[in-house]
Amino acid sequence: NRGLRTIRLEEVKGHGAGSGKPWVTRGTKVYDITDWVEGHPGGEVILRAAGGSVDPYYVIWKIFSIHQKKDVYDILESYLIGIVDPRDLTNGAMPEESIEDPFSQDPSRDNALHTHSSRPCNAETPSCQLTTFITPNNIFYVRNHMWVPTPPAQAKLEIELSDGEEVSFSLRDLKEKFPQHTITSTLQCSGNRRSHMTDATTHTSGLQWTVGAIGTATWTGPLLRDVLEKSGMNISRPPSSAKHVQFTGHEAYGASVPIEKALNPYGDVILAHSMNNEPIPKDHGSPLRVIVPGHVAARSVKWLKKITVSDEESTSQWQRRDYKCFGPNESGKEDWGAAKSIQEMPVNSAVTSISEMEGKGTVVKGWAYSGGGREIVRVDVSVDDGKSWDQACIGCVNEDKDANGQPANKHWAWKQWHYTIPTPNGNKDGREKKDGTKRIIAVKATDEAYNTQPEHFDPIYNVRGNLAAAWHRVPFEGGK
Ligand code: MTE
Ligand code: MO
Repeated sequence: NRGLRTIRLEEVKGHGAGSGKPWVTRGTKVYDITDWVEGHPGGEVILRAAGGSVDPYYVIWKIFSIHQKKDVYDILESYLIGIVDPRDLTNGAMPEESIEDPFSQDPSRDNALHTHSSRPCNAETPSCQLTTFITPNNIFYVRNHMWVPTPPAQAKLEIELSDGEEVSFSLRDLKEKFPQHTITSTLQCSGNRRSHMTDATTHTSGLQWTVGAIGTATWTGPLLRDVLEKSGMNISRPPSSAKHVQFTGHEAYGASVPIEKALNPYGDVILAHSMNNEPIPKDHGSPLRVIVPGHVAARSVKWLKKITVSDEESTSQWQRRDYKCFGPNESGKEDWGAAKSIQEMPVNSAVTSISEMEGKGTVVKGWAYSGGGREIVRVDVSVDDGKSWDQACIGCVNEDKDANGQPANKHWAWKQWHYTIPTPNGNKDGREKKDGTKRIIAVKATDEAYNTQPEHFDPIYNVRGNLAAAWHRVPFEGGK
């Protein structure tokens, strides 16, 4: 081995993240990554492995290097400093107990969730449980890019202003020194309904969510603008260097929002410590997460560690290399730098349940949601695949009363709607067609800006399957 020195595992252990000289092992080789971590995408993640084996992190580390030419392991090779002392090996391999599992702190999860991947956990709410205005915490969808971190109990939220000024607040400060706000906000993943785009087109890459990468909860905590103001920022005349607010999570996920959203007195961006009146569950960002109502959920950073006010967007690849959308012809030749980050979500809707009501016909239920606080003003339902339409009932449940804290003209939450297809004798015949073919229910929503959903997926196709918002069409066997 080119005369490499042998190194005891004890010595590797001494080179943890806080040591200033981080080392990692890969297989039985030892690497000094000190010069590499600084300023490299994924550097923070690799630090999580410092003092031990990087092997369990490879899957995740790969995420950081999708758009880099060199494989991370090739890069590592140039930092090789030695091999693990054979005395510390078991049958020539690293002893199992010496390899830490980054997912060991992940919580157990409700069996009702539909799991797309377990490490990291990505799971959606079953559609039949999406029919309530508030989604219970235990079945709220989970979208994790990495493991669930456990921030140290004494960890303080760090704030860095655009002039470089740094302050920090304990969780207690955030709960006690600021007015607390409760808002009701929907969170929706940009990939929600991706599987519908896949079905309608050819192929999309990413988690194949159906209709359940969305949910609504009440969130409680201080307003971000209040916290920025107390940090010393002049929020009524912000400096021109303050253009974006970046958020970093304890496991190194990061994203940002434009400063206007953060400072808007009607923007309702909060640093939430409670979800549906309970401390935020581990999967959803315990103990503190950002809630950016009306924006794609990717900006609502969980396990919040740091807030940075900057003249540029977050440098994370979730801001720069994902959560952007392209034309149908641009797949494979995306100009990531030129495309705009997804922030406010477009109008979307879906069918979540179809049930026969004895003597009453078929009841169809679903959700409808638009970004930017734009209210859903109409939901159109068709039982003949769009040839004729009728309106669903959306005002029937007094949801706006349940929705806490929304400013008069902002609608951060979805609307639940329902539509009854009358029994065969009615004029809205829901039975099978005479030739026995299935009917297609189609639904589309319209928001207060009179934006509505496209009929087909082809014109909004993008290979990442983001913003899949075409009409939701569901075959059904109506009537008896
Ligand atoms: N924050 C951190 N720290 N890590 C993450 O992986 N995922 C984002 C966002 N915030 C993520 C994060 C994405 S893409 C989504 S859709 C939402 O969290 C999901 O929130 P939920 O798991 O509470 O439903
Ligand atoms: Mo997401």
